[in-house]
Amino acid sequence: MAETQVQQMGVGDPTGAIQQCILSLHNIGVVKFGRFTLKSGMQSPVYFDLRLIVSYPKLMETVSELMWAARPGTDYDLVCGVAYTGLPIATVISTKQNVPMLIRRKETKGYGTKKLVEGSYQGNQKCLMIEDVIVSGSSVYESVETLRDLKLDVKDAVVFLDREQGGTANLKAMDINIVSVVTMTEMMSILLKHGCIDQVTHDSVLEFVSSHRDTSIVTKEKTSCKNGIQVMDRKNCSFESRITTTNHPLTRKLFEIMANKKTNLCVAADVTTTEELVSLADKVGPHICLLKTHIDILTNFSQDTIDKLRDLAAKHNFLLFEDRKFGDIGSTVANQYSGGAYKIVEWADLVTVHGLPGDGVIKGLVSAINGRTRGCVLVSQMSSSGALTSEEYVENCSKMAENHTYFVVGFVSQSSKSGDPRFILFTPGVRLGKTGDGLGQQYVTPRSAILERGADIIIVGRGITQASDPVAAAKEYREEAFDAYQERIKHSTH
Ligand code: 5BU
Repeated sequence: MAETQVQQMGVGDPTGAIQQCILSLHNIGVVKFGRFTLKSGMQSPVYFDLRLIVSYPKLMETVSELMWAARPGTDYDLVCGVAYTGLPIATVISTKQNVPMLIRRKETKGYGTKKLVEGSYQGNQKCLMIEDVIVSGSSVYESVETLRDLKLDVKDAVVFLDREQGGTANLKAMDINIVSVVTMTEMMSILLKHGCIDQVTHDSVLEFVSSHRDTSIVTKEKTSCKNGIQVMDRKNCSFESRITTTNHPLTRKLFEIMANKKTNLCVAADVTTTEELVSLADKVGPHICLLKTHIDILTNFSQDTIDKLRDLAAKHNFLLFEDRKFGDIGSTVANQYSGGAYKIVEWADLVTVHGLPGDGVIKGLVSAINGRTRGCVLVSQMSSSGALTSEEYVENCSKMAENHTYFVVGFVSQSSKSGDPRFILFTPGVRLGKTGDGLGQQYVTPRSAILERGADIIIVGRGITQASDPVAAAKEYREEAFDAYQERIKHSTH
């Protein structure tokens, strides 16, 4: 049916043609409603999966014609499609319009020519970028940056769908003029008008769009290494400046809390009753950015524990961090995360995860999120003596984080291996006036954790919970940690 509809339409009538095209795309299942995790970690009620059009040649031709008709300028020497979905579209445009094409890979191959861009080009040639969807603009920018490095003249881009989440403005600031065939609002109104979706779905998508416009371009420049040197090194950057290096909602929120509340203290609330936990959280709440729990050490856990913790987190503006250290295969951790007595996914903003099982542990956890905004912290190095977290393991944890930025917020570690500003380094094993606990725990001071080990957030347990005055202790750790952080970024240009 989709094919027939498309054959009957004419691109001469742009509005009608666009409407028809949207309806055809909807018919073949390109527009999906539900709960989706976007590349940034954002949870979206709608997903536009244009990859499907490769199975519908006529529809692909229509999409390509509409995109070419929408192009922002003229006289292009080249078009460039971005893998994957941009590629078939660019191919059709290239052959139909007789404009040579380039291919921009997602990453370089490890063999052969190792080129990121395939095809022939010369400096100063004018190139039009072709992409399927724009959210923050980061993907388009990343491709443009690559082509600009090759001295190509790239100022224009065309996408099929603009999700209206800030990408157009973000790209404009980078001197890229981007046009779309259709915006999310227009697409939703077409689908509503033709009875493809109900009013509730329509409104929920528009509500989502209007409340998720605050994105920024995560540039390769900010997060990558050049000649082995981190361009924007985490340790030299303020928490404020790191907000724009990521679109992960929880990483952003944590940076905001740390910057506004002026605290990089996480209290490890290792107490054994709900009453003690709630009382401690209320008392130290004004001084912390995070409350870390081991929920399974409580002797009287109930829903009431969670209700109270969440109320206190809202009252004092901190996040909840369950130190569950998930470490099994994906299917098991998905059940452990969402089920059992503690239903961790329902209340913990962040959880700790071991990298040992490989990617599956992350995929398993993400499968249980179900539209909630959640993140994980990879345990890359432990504080205890004789820990088996080798150098190689630490390296592999960094790689895992880079491949799963939609879920990984940072690392628990004792040393600073990654300078990537998107990732937060959490360091436990911090205490004043003690070097160990006789059971393997090893302590350093807040200053040493931040200035020597590169911690962003210190995790303090017994130094606060067992102090004669936990509030006074929390203040002391908070001040020492935040002063050390300010000292570290003193000469920062960011
Ligand atoms: P302490 O009382 O400050 O020693 O408590 C430290 C907390 O951090 C405690 O909850 C540990 O389970 C947790 N921890 C740690 O100490 N070392 C690590 O490497 C990791 C977590 Br991961």
